[in-house]
Amino acid sequence: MSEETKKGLSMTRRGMLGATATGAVLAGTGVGSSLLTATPAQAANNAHLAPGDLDEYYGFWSSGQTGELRILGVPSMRELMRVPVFNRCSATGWGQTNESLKILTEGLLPETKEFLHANGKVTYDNGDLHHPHMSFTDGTYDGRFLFMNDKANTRVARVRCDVMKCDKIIEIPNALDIHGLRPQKYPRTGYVFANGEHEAPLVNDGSVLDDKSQYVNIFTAVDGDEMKVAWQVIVSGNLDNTDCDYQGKYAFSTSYNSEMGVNLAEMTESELDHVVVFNIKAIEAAIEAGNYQELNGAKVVDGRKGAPGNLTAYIPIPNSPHGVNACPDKRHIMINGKLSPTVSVIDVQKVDEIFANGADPRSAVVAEPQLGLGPLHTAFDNRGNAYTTLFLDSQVVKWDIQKAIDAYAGKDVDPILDKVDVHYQPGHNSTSMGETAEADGKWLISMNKFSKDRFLNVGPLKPENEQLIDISGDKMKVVHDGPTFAEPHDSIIVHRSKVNPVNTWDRNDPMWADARAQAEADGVDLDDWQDTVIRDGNKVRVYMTSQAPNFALETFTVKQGDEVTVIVTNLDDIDDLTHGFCMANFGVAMEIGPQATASVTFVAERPGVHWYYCQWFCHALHMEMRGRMFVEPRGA
Ligand code: CUK
Ligand code: CUA
Repeated sequence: MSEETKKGLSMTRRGMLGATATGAVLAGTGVGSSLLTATPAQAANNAHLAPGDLDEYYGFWSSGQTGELRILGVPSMRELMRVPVFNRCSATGWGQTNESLKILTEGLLPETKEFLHANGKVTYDNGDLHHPHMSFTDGTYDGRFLFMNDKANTRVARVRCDVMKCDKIIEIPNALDIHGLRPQKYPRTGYVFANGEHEAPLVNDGSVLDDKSQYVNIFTAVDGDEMKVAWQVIVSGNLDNTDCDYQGKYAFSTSYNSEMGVNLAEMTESELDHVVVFNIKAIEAAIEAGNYQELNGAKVVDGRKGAPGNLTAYIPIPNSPHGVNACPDKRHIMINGKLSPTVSVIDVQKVDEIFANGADPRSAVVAEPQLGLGPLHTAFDNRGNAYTTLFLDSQVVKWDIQKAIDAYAGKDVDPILDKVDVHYQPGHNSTSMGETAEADGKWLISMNKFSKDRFLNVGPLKPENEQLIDISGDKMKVVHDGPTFAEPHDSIIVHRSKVNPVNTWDRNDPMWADARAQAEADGVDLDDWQDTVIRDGNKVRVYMTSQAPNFALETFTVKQGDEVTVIVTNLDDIDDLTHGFCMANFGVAMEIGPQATASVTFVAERPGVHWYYCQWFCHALHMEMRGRMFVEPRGA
């Protein structure tokens, strides 16, 4: 190395250190400040991360109609990973590998399988993933699972947080179009509550169209450990969003269509809609006592207005409420007004009175501040403040919960503390740890439905815009714009101490249990070197290991028309050493993570020489990591 280069390097290094130090000073209170004198909150609330620095939080993002889960770093807003769930993925083979197809098909209802089959499919190709939420223990995230809904095809999915892959998807019977979804907070998840949004006849077999008295909506409690429906409740009115308390007693669901209308005019007719409160213990007791009907394999109780058993309560709420958000104070539930400029604050202690003594349901409402136009969702800090998105005003409003309660009781106080413009039309928002009892009041994400002029024009379809807002001070401050593709619908911000993913797969992972069982039947050891081709009638199973930069098999031969299953085991156990298997011109590709096994099945209907190659860059000789499949023509 020349003296000149050395000098250049050392100068660059010094320059970089200097820049980092300057950054730290800027993050503090300004002139004369340094990292040492800045308070911890100020030092932490620097949105700028230098290359190589790690974020303090994981952000788990939905993607709406894209159907996948995304992982971002917060506060950098860097996209870290995409986890396919309801969508198809060209890179990982999700929706194509046998392992993913099992997950995508095993939880479908029999009639759905029949319907899909008639359309030449085995599962749905699309999904509409709105609400990703982590499992809880004792009111805070426990890093086990993420649960999410599919509004498009009435499903609930689970992602394992150890490997960040989806392991279960179930279709919910009887309900239509799962929207609001939340895991139980206490004592643990437990239940995952899921709202069927759209009304339909309870027995929807084509015999009823216009008789609205036969239309119902269904609330579902999924057992999150088993991923099975635990029970369902028939309700009056429709169901939009949901959340639950910190006591394990109640779940709350908004209804914007208490009218049970089937068009816009009918749905918005009434001045008052409602929130349904589900009395979890009473519902469990009713199931225990056998007071349910069994419908499509689910235990269904009647929680409609006036039904016996005290299973539900209906609290009147001004026109068309939307989001439901439980406050980290473990006492208040916010019902966001949407068409009403208000947020209705429910006190869970007063809900006890409704069920115990038949108190007027409205008596549980302890505040109803007027916040602005189009309140949709509310998030929280750890200082008694709430942050509500105002869709029509394109603002986030910060308000003091106690002051709102005082004002409702007649005191002359204004609960509104601050408003900040966001760009534009926010839907969901989320704060760091804000949907847990460990809200820390540092960051707020405003998930805006429109970006309009905020970014370079990319044609008629624009990205959405999610903005990072510093909420550590008295005034909210927008510090970052983040364009994203369809559609960043909802998010949670989880402290990194809660999540601990592995670097390599466990060879005994249940994900490829079927492949393991088949290998055992074929006398193949999946944990050892594999270069075995097994013929079983016209079914051929090709077992091969991958180890950078080689596949164990340089070539294998099958016959035209054979059903070929390729089972690849990645024997590399080094971090980040993922291989792929792509069979060119067969539309076949998959990811095989370090120490993972993955398999894919196709019909070898094209005679000739076909190359398979590794499509995840793994080695300097990655291009050479390939082999040939020879397909002998039929009759040869
Ligand atoms: S719902 Cu869309 S803005 Cu699906 Cu969470 Cu409120
Ligand atoms: Cu193995 Cu690229």
